[in-house]
Amino acid sequence: MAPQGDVPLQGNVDVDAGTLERLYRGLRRIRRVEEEVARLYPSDKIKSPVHLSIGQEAIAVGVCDPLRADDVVAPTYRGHAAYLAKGGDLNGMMAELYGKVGGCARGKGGSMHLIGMERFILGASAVVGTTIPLALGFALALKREGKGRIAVAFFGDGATEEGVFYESLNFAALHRLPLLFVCENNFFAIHTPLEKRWATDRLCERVATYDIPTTKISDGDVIKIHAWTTESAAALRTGAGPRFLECHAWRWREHVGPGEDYDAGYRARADLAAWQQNDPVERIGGRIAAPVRAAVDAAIEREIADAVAFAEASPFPDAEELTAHVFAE
Ligand SMILES: Cc1ncc(C[n+]2csc(CCOP(=O)(O)OP(=O)(O)O)c2C)c(N)n1
Repeated sequence: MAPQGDVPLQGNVDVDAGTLERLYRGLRRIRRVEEEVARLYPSDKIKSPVHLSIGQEAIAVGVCDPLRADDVVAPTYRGHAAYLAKGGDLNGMMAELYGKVGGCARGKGGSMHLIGMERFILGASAVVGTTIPLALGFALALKREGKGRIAVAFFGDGATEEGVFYESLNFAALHRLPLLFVCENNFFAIHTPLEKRWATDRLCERVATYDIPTTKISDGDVIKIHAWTTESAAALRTGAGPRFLECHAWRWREHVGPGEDYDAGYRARADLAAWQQNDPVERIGGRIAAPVRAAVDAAIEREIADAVAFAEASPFPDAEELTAHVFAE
């Protein structure tokens, strides 16, 4: 029952060159998309609030890369990274942020409500903790389906304070559901730090009492996250019960919006600097041959420019759309 602690993976884990390049592309693509969103934001073309995950990309990329295309993921309102990492359409995401009809939710949801069911990306919600029971329900359905598919619930440290988190841990463990719980612990719920919210920071120990194997990765290493997911997903496909991953991460920007908030006084810029020195985009990028990296980077810039052009060209939804898709038809 004891958590595996902070040294979860035996020996040095690494990946082959192809995977390394894929991980780099995934990390860099999300980083650049969100930087572009931040750059565009003051123009007021983006019509919804944005919760950027710059600095946290390694979790979505490390978890989603080993998944099967037909596995199900539930991203949060801070969900650009998981949406993109699971193969969500970038044009659809950008147009969604613009409130345009070409958006993945036809422009009616915005950044907090991305969805991509063709890639088994569940619709996100602004309500903290909702990914957990949603993914749990899908995990139950996938178990009954019996095709070896698994589900992933992404959620923040704040979501572990919701009662449904503990109900879901219990239900998933009791029924041995194929569900990966992935907690993105960035130490803050909006501006409130863990020390003011948790009696202890031993989250993995709490989860382990449900007889769920737990792992904590506190350095944001995408390769460790990838290794954990590869191993855990394989186990789940053959009937092992759920697993839990706590990943420490640093949200580089403000809670919501494109800027920084180090003058708000609730956290220190020195912490940002420490995490930036350990930036996975640069860490992985530094292992890619320079010409390959340049080609990947250039392709990403072209893709982003195309997505912005797509969003600009897409019309706003017609007024009749307002009541469409409200009830199941
Ligand atoms: C049920 C519920 N309670 C409160 C809020 C207000 N709220 C929005 S974001 C947030 C912080 C959540 O923190 P965390 O789960 O750690 O995710 P992060 O924003 O750090 O990614 C809160 C309390 C909400 N949206 N939903």
